[in-house]
Amino acid sequence: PFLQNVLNNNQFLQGTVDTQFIDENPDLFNLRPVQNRAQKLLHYLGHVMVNGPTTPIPVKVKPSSVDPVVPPIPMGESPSGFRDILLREGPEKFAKAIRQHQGLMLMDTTFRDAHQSLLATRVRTHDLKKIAPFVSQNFNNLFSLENWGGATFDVAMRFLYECPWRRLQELRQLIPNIPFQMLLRGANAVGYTNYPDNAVFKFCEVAKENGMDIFRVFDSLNYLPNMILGMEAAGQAGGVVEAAISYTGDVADPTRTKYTLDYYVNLAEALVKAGTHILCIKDMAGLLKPKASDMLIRALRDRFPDVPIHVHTHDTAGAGVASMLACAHAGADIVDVAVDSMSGMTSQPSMGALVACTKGTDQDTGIQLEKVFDYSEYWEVARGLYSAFDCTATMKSGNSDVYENEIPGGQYTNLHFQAHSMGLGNKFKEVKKAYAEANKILGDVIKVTPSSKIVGDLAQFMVHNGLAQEQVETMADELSFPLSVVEYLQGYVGIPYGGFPEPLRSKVLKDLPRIEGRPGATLPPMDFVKLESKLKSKYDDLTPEDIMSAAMYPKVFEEYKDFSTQFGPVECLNTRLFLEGPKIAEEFEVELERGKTLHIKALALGDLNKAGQREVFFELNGQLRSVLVKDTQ
Ligand code: 3PY
Ligand code: ZN
Repeated sequence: PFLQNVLNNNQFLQGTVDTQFIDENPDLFNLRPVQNRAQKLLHYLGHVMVNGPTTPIPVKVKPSSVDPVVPPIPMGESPSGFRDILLREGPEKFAKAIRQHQGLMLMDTTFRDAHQSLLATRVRTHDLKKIAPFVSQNFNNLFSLENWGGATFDVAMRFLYECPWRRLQELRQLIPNIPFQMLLRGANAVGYTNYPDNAVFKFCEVAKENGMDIFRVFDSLNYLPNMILGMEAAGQAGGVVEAAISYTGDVADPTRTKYTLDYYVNLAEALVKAGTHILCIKDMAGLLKPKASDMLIRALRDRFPDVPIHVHTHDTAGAGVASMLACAHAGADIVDVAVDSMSGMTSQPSMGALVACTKGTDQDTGIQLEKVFDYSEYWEVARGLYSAFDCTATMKSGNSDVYENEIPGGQYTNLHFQAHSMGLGNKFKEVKKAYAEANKILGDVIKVTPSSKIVGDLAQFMVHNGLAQEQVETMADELSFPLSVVEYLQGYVGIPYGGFPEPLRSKVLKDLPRIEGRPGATLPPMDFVKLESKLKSKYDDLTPEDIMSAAMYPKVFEEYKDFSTQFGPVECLNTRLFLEGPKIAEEFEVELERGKTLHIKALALGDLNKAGQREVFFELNGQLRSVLVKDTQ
């Protein structure tokens, strides 16, 4: 959509143009030779100054004008961390060392889940890189830093126009000592649907080569064959396998009879048998209350004395710290936190709170609280740059209704945003009620990407059409259900615990085909040779990682590449410049690479010309430059 030239203009290609076309679209015929990076960035800045942000903005709020300051960082190499043990001894011995470690260990989610949950996944590599050396120097005793996977892969390309692999490579260089952890959606890798098996294996291989250490593998239905596929892919790549059981319901509530303590312990048994190095309870909606935490973790601890247990939660209701303390007491080795200023609400519980609450106890984390304060201050200010994406624009507090609707953290924020941005703040209550009903209609399923989206789609469908649970169930054979719901019932996601809901399934599917067993098992392997040659015919600067990006997200990847071809390495711009461009007369520097810095000053914005364009004037390293930008406002 950004490459404005005649050769990719749909109207022109389809021949639906008349002789006026050239006069009306002079910029499409402006086929300039390949521009250098600096000129491309000027073009980007001009474009943003004229037309506003290139990434969809949920709330019209400007980025804060204050820049985050990186706290002082000691000179010299980073102190040794758990990654040194992993590199020296391999995944099995690493897991043993973790299990033997005295005290509670923490995974920091600030670089991934925290901003996925609070800031629509929009945190850019630029802001991660700045604080990375501080983290490496001061948080060397973290179990891991979650900095990749989940939605970050897609969003990096789709909305930030940066390469997710480069983020991984650059962070790896800056943080050599702390294990990196990613979220792998089992057979869905970092996507929303099943990929051919060879694509999942190759993905893990490339991720490992680029510096990933620990793979948290889950499946949105806890469907074992999907999970095992992901675990094998991560294991074969040489990664640490952390099989994650997605948690729903309440094991402490005797009236919740589907997902019981036995259900979880039996599933854990299968995962341990399948060779997981670490066992994870992934409480994506923040439903694990302190009493349930105690029951569940104690049961797992007793049954698997040698396997490290890692617990993930979201603080949606506000009970996250209490639950993680309960998990630690019951024998969990590792719990997930986000730095204070990026914690709470739909994000993870607060790192500072966990560090402080365990200080001087058997669970002492060994992390210095003063360093947490410094780290938190950086993020408090950095977060201000992302105000346009911040859920606190509309969400003001925790929400204990999550215990009823069971909406995962990231989705809770999204649905809340959606309802409020349509000016229908009071609709959110209806959406949440419909979500709970949709879950019942589908047979009380585990809800996490992508099954959570299916339940969400059904809920929105119900609200939109004014349908209650009973009506959906009785009229199922006449209703035109969302495609995601139909495909789910066909078996494209996997098989839910307890089977598909009947008679709903038969009523909806009628004679549509049904998939038996693991969906990916019947997909033909991805032809990487063909994919590579197709891409090479279009782009001449491809990396092996690019091929993998295209395998995961073909369309998003090509749009990202086209964008970069036109606008250059926008990841080098600071976040305010990326979103808003400079103010007139503002002077700033852009570091393209080490030792290559551009000095830019924004001079003026020209008037609208007859062709609907504006000329934007800059000074680039002391020389006058200008770019012509189509005003689309
Ligand atoms: C993801 O799949 O991105 C998640 O964070 C699931 O909890
Ligand atoms: Zn999460």
